[in-house]
Amino acid sequence: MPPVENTAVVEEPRKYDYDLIVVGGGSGGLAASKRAADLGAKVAVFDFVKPTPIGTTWGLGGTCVNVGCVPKKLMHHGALLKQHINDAKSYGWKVGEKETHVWGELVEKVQNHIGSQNFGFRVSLREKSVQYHNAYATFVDQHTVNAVDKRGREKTYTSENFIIAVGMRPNYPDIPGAKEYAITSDDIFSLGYAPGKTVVVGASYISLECGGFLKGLGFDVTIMVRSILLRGFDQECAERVGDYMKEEGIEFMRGFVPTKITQIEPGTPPKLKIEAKNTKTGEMVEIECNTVLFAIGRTACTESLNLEKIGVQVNPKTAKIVVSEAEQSSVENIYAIGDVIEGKLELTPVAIQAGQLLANRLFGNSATLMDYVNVPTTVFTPLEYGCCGYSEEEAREKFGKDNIDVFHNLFQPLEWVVSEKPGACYAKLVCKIDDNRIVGYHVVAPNAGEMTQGFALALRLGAKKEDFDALNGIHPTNAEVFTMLDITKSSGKELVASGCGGGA
Ligand code: FAD
Ligand code: NA7
Repeated sequence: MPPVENTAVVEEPRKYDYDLIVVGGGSGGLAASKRAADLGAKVAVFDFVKPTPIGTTWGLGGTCVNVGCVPKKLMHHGALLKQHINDAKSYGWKVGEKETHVWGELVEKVQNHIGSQNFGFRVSLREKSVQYHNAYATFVDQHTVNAVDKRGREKTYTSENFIIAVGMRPNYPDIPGAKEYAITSDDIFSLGYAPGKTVVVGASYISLECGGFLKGLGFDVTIMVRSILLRGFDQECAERVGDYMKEEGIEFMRGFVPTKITQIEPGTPPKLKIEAKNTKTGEMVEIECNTVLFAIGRTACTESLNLEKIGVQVNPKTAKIVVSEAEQSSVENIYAIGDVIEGKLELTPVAIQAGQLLANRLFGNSATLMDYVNVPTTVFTPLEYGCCGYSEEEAREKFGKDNIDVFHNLFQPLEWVVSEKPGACYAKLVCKIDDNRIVGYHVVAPNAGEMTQGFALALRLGAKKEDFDALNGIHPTNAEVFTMLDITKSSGKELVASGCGGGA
């Protein structure tokens, strides 16, 4: 008779303090740490926010909740309300002739919401027995980090595995006055005074979104664009977003870069002067304003992690961590997720899902990898732009320019007809000719974010043009335009905005 095996789990003494240390308590880090703890791992999270040059700092939760998606969407909504107030008059509402907006009240409400989120994150970590350290972590070796808290106290911690989820921070140009007098998206959502006349530098989605809501809230806005709008996005849609912003009264300075910022007069807001140079002609211009906001790109926070010493490969050009499809770095027990990894989309839901799937693989006997393809996103400009899959340019490059056709149309939301709003919205499906598959979905319209989410599922499931055609529309909505797109770009047919909620 074979000996009876003792099946009781024997806790081996732990070799390290933790099974998992997560560096960075943002979207990705919190998701990964909570999932790992759910799966029985002993987990710690380190999160520390270095103040901006003007001293702005914030609580647990990372970029999205504190200085990104959340305050941005709330301010975008605040700005849209002004449009709704104007529209209301066309619908018979009698509203005051001159509405005013109090910046401080909006900031207070937004910050209150953020504060409650910060508190909620701490509670949920505690409930899941994840140890939270408000300290800045740096690697000592592949199993050890040194953590320094805000009082300068240092302590080392060891772990079997690490996930680096340190995100990115905004760039400043190397010009006089940049850090002394300008701000970035890290400052705007908690700015203690109304920003006044603002020059936003950059043409990224962050720039257009910030410029858009500031104008909507009543400030004079100029956007300084070095080259194109929304690099990486479908350029036809990007231009339509820009055209609508121009109609809203936002000024665009195309082909200019800033060269110097000086303070004319201190104050809240101060009086500033920004000097700029035309990139082609060399022409110099000066603009007086109250706020300069840089949105000229973001850099991954890898510089002081000591990664070179422990052998974690970083792309020197982007400062991003190079990882495998399983988000493993060049050091086997060190993983990275979210904005800090090379070549992937910088979006909150991507960071969260990647974090959860990674924790499942590390502690839950799963092999499921993150799918970075067909991730939908939306630019929350005054007229929103939602997309999923390839831009027209990318699709032509990837699948061959003769293997792509575009089905598109202009449309006027039914609601705009009554309020006699000028302009038009735009819908576009990028279609692969050989198999009729839709590889790009693009919409420039109100609530594009809400429209895009559902259609992204269709792209994920490999929908073909005939599937869109067979789909019944919901009438009268804007989204129904996608069930009746029959003009191809190759036909050269002129687009004329049709009404009644999307082309009926
Ligand atoms: P983060 O959320 O940035 O978290 C990283 C954390 O690590 C931070 O708290 C940081 O302080 C901390 N940290 C860094 N180094 C260390 C260290 N050595 N030790 C301890 N802690 C450290 N995404 C969307 O999906 N939708 C949107 O609408 C959207 N809007 C945005 C608007 C703006 C203005 C910005 C800036 C971003 C926006 N994003 C949006 C992007 C989104 O915020 C990021 O993709 C997301 O936050 C990335 O999550 P993460 O976990 O990689 O990093
Ligand atoms: P992006 O998307 O990297 O865009 C940076 C923008 O700033 C872009 O329009 C650049 O123009 C412009 N830029 C860059 N440097 C300068 C200088 N020195 N002067 C003027 N304009 C400049 O940045 P974001 O911060 O919005 O986003 C970072 C990522 O976060 C982004 O990929 C999202 O997915 C999330 P260019 O087109 O290069 O001429």
